[in-house]
Amino acid sequence: MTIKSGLLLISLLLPATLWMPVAYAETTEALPNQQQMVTLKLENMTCAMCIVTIKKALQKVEGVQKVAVDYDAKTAEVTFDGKKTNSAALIKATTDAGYPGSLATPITQ
Ligand SMILES: [Cu+2]
Repeated sequence: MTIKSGLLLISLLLPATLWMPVAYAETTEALPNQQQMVTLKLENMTCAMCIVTIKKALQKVEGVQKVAVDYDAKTAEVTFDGKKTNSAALIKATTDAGYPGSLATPITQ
């Protein structure tokens, strides 16, 4: 390695090492291990109350951290702890509440 490329490497790495711990801390807090997100396509959504019912049904499932229901798209975006629950349990919860669901997107981690 030449001196010039060595200096270039240091100047590239230095800002990164200074900022990395901060960035990592934030990421870890917002996204704990095993956090997964799925989008469920839901049937029978007809009014604003349906959104509330679906939200409540999903929030009752242990491990569910965040639920965002999109009325226009007829979907629910669910963030959950993959150690505690899974997409099948989420679909069962909405189906039991009267809204048969299916997986709209593959599971992301
Ligand atoms: Cu309704």
